Amino acid sequence: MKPKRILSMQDLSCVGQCSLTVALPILSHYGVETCVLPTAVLSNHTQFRSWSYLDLTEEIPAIFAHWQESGILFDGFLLGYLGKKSLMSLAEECFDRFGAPNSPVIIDPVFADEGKLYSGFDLEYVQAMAQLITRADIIDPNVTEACFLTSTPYDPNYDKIFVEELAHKLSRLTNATVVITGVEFDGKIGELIFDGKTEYVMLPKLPAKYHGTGDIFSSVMSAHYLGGKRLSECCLLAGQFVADCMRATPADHPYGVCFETRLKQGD
Ligand code: PXL
Repeated sequence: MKPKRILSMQDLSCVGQCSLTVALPILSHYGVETCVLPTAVLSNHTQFRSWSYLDLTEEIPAIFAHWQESGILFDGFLLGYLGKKSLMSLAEECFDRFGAPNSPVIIDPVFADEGKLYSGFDLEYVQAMAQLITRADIIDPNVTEACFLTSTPYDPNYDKIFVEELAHKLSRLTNATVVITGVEFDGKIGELIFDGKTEYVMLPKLPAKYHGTGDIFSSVMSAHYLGGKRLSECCLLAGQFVADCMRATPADHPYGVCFETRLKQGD
């Protein structure tokens, strides 16, 4: 059977594994033909003290023109860190021009964590993202991003009622299935999935936090989803994958988790 072809649209950070340096190997590992639309090249991700940034937005119309000429279509889209509002209309154009019939759009909004916006993001960006997710089939924000998208003040001591209300509010913004990631209760961490009904996929919480694990989660989830698995199973497999990577990573490792060790182990 011909592999599914996905387009991953996000930045290329040269150092510090996240976004495309994570999506590309992981999606390929799971047998998905992975195409990329790099939106910017950074010397390293923005959790380092400083970084260079080459914006590739201006190149995108030319890339689209050649894809059009070659009749390229994608069976799915995975969006991560975009970083610039102007990329969102290009993303929508991309879905319209290059989406094969029934190609799912998976959007990880990537702009905040632990109650705060990442460096370089503002509320205008959040508003634009709230608009872009109306085009998604699946969104997987973390709790902070879900709060910003729904104009809900972040509460670090949230409970189940709070996150379920967030999921309801998000599903009033978009028809997408909502996956709120990094939900923590009672020593466990996982996802709340809401598509009209609520489901939790929880695993034991490990005592560490690393950069880029959200991107790994989205990549593994998307690979399994394109492979035809139910979304709750995709989330469970992605959560287990992230936990395995974390176990293989030394403490205080600012370069992302060692997912290569996990890939060597096979499925
Ligand atoms: O992992 C998300 C991410 C992706 N790309 C860049 C980032 C971040 C998070 O900070 O800085 C450039």
